[in-house]
Amino acid sequence: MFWQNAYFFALALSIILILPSVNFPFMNIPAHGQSTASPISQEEYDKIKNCTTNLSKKPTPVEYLTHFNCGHISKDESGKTVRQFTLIVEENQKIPITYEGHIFEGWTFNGTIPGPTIRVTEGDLVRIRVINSNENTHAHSLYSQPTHYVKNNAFTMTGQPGGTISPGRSFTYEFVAGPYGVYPYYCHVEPMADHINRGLYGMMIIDPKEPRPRMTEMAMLLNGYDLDLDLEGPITLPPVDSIDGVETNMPMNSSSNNNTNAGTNMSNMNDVSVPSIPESGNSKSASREKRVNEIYTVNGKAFDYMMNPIVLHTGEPYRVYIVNMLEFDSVNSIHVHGAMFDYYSAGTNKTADYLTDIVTLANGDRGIMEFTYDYPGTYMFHAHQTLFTDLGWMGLFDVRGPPVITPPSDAT
Ligand SMILES: [Cu+2]
Repeated sequence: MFWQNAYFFALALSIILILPSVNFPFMNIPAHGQSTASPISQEEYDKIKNCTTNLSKKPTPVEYLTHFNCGHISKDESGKTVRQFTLIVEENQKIPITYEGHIFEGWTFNGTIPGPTIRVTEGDLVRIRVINSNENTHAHSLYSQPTHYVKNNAFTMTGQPGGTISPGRSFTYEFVAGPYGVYPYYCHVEPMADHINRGLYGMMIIDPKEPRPRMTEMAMLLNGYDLDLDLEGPITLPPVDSIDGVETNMPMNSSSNNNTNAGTNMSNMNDVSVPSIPESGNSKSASREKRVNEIYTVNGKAFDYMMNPIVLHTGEPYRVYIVNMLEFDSVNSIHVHGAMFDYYSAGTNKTADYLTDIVTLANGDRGIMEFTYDYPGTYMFHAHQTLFTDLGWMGLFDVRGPPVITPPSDAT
């Protein structure tokens, strides 16, 4: 009896001792309430990610393609990786945006348009200190979808913490990175169209804890520039009396019974006066109609990858993180010649949504492309809106190496 009890005691004790150290993958519940350990060390993962070792470097638009800023790294008391970034907002920056001499009066995060590509791993504690330079004359802020998880801060109406940051002030956004995916970040101060058009945006990549299949990676941020800065200003509703066709005390149809909600009664639809768009309202509502981009780019400078084709190699897999931060045009797109690509919307799933050679992106939309070239050659990639293409959004892949598969014309 004693030995029987001792046996069960020992069995129970060993289960108690062993259980907390076992991770049950099917349970998806971290032991001890801690996050599941990454299957790869932070140092090793950062090497695979091609994290820059020069955090203060201002990459050129060509360098931007492969310049990933993974922050200053430390560990907190629990061993969690902490990544710290500093974004300095500066106005009145002279940014070359073409090879023909166009200089844009930009506002920048760390001196470039787009701002640095911030790269972290899901579960990291991220601190981004945004400094609004003393010389600036506007308030600014930082918004990105993952910053919803900021702690200890009141949220403003826009859902962002900390409100706006006045010139000469700073604010540190702190959040746990997740879910994995690719995101835009940008200034969320009104009028947002102006703060974005001026250049206050960038890309944030949150990598999954378990790395994606290894391949050469690039970042492409699609943007545009409205050079008519005198059209800036708040967008407001047009004054009612400036609009033809609006009856401010619209009479209800007397034959429509006693329904006090007659304005929504479908039988009355033909009686409702529809406001027409004013041809000349107040100056601000009129200016909104005039705001158009004169120049379109990928990574900040028109035709940069026509002048500097991106060298690729046949048979090798490539991954492109793509974000659309175009203002004033409601859609943008990327079309690739010579290869089809797997597309992952928002990068939040490891299974591709579809195979395509073109993807359409609304404002703020993003995703991940993965592709391989079978044949050498010079292949164009560009917006499928031909106007955008002609105004700067066009580039070349210079694919080198032997054909990976026998070209059809050589087949026996
Ligand atoms: Cu701003």
